[in-house]
Amino acid sequence: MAWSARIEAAGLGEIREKLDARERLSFDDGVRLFTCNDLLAVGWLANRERERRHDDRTFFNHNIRIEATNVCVANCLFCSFARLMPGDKDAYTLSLDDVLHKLRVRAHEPITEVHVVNGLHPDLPFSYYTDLLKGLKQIKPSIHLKCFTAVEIAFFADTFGMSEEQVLRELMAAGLESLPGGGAEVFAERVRRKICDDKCDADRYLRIHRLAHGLGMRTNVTMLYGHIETMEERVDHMMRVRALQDETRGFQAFIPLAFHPDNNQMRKLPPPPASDTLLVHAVARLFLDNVDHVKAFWIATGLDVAQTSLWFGVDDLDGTVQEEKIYHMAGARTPEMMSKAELQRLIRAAGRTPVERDTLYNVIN
Ligand code: V47
Repeated sequence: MAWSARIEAAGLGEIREKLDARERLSFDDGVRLFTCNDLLAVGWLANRERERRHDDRTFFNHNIRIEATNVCVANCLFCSFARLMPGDKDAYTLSLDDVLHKLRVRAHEPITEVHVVNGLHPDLPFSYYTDLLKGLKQIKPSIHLKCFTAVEIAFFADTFGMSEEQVLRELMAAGLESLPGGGAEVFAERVRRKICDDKCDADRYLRIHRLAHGLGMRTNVTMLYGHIETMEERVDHMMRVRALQDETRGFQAFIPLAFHPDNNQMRKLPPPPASDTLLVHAVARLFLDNVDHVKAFWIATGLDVAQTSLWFGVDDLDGTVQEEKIYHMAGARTPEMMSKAELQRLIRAAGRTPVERDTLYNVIN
């Protein structure tokens, strides 16, 4: 069967016409894509869109991840990483020196980004975070600092009695250059109430990203999928991203994150199957017409699925990473790091062309 007939048979003819005319997809179109029983038809459309934007290029970056503390006052049911109190079993908080050491030992490598994500620690002073940024910059001034989710920014504002803007300005003065996309989970209130009741709500998450964009920073945005969310809630999440992006153009990448069930309070749920992972990335590519990049975080998708996703709308695989705790404590079987050569090989083996980028998607030769 020719593709056009298959797209028609899958009930996606009208969506294809809209895409051909560069018309925006509606909420109902999003739900139709998520409930379509022909994954390849959705993937074909997403791949067409991906190739229109990026041809066969696949971006990756050379980065390291630092998780300075897993002590966290929030109780997100899906999280296997957090420990409530500093003295709890397996709780850790790195001294500033230990944090800086992680970069110092690799400073000779051509790393372009440090991605820092922490728990919401109740006792650390604000200076811990500003000193952390300043110290990282001092070790390697060329490094881009992508640190602290909007949830952490909200927590700093509440804990230190500052406005969110003041927090962002002070962190930027210390070296912060962009925000990672963590903490978005699923924006729908019904879901947040059940899985992450006691942290920053969706409006505040988006407000902080709006503020960051207004101050000149670029940010990412994520969606944690494959647990209790409905298809409508996935589309609602993407619509909110798209609406803010219309205003600010500050989001660089949308990153779907596959729910991992090990060692957390939602462990009775199965992980999402690979087919769902491919579908979510594909729908994101089609729905988010104003976001340049759809990233598959290979640590979360698994390597095979990350490679396959390059034919389902994905144009970016994140980075070399080096050390990762959030997914590995939740059961990820992926490696914790990949060399640049391994990432390039993985991308080439999937039939795409690897392109190293920096955090802002400038190509690195
Ligand atoms: O916000 C936590 C998720 C996120 C689990 O911006 C879980 O470039 C699945 O946001 N199963 C943090 N997911 C990671 C993150 C990220 C990753 C890569 C790149 C970027 C970027 C951002 O991890 C959290 C939460 O949504 N998470 N626990 C779990 N059990």
